[in-house]
Amino acid sequence: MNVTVIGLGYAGLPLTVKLCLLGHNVTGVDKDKKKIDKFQNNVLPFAQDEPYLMELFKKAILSKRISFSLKFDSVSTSDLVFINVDTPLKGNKPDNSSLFSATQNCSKFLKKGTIVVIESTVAPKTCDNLLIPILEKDSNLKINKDFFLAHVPERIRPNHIFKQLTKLNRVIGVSSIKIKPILTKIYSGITTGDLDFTSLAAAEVAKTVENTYRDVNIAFANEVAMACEELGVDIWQIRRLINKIPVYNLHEPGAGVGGHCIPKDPWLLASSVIKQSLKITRTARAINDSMPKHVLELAEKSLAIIGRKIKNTNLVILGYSYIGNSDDSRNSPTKDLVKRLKMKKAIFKIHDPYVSPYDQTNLERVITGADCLILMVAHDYYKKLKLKDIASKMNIKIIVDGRNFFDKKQAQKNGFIYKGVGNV
Ligand code: SAJ
Repeated sequence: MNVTVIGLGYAGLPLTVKLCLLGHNVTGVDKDKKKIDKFQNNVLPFAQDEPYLMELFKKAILSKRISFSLKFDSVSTSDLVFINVDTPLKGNKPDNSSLFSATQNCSKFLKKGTIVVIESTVAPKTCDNLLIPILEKDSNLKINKDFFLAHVPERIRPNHIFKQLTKLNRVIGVSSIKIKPILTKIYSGITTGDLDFTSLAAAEVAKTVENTYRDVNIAFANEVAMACEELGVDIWQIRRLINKIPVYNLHEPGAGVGGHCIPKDPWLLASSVIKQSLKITRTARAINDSMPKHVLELAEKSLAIIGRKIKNTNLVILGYSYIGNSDDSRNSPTKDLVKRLKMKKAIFKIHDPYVSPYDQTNLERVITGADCLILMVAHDYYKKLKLKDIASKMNIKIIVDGRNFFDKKQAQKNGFIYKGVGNV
């Protein structure tokens, strides 16, 4: 089949590669010229460390069934068009500008019989109320008569992209059940997981609720963690005890919730309803957004023990990405912490083994003479840090642990003032 994938990010690029390796002729389209130039020169502009991506990308290039373009004309010969553009927020409302522009550009070239598949996460009712009208208007074609729409929300996590893409179940919302056979064929090539067919709106709700569920659960863990700090007990011990009960899963508290989906999708859900205020959803967002501020407070409390203030203190921040072992820094909690530290006129250095330019920071050098270490991201890379060595290099020995990364007892044995989220 001829296929176009619009939007070559963390979800769109792996999909393009996978579809090509399944034998389809694929054109990857993106509005970012620099990115397209790199793809055309067989270079990955991001996620270089993503398992399997580089090797499969090279295989796809060798097959000669993959091409990259800034233009949308391949849509006119495509049986399937996937839209995988970003759907960020503006304030707490969906910013559909990329989605609208991709859909509009696609509709200009849409031919009869094509199936348009929206893989971007969208607010409930976006397909019915916004995208179908755009596709019909600009193409002069009729939905379910001349063309079809599906919503198959992506489920991608950095570092696990191909495992997720090829193993996870997919929810497939369709404008007409007529396209079930062809989508079954396509997606059963992509994944060994279940394919669950439903309506466009149900697929939109399922995806936004799935990520809201996670956000709410993390917020509960964070709330309990802060209660544990006040009560003088260790949240991680509490978590172990609770999670011994079958089917219970208290999530992990931490320095904040980042990424392209979890902090955003609850707002997509909330924006889609008027009568329901979704109080738990909104409160959870507020709690999770407040965690970098809480980390800063833990640093201030630690410094207060020795009569110091955050201003003019040498801080080292470990981790800038939003999650461990990834270069993806979208909505990273560290960004919020940095903003707050700047307001406090703190002196700080950032290290991250995956995120430029912080991968250039000399870790050993910045730890030497530092007053406080704040761990924001649990990169495996930091496992090589030995408490004894750090203690010998730092000026003042303070660790603020946003991810339960260091062993509190060991840290204290090595002379550190240790404060972790939920374990102070
Ligand atoms: N986090 C916590 N505590 C936890 C779990 C996560 O603080 O217990 C934080 C992480 O540090 C990170 C953020 O939340 O900053 C989001 O992490 P995440 O593990 O929820 O994963 P994402 O955003 O990389 O991907 C999620 C995935 N959902 C799950 O794994 C349950 C993925 O399946 C979705 O496809 C993806 O969102 C998406 O694209 O929607």
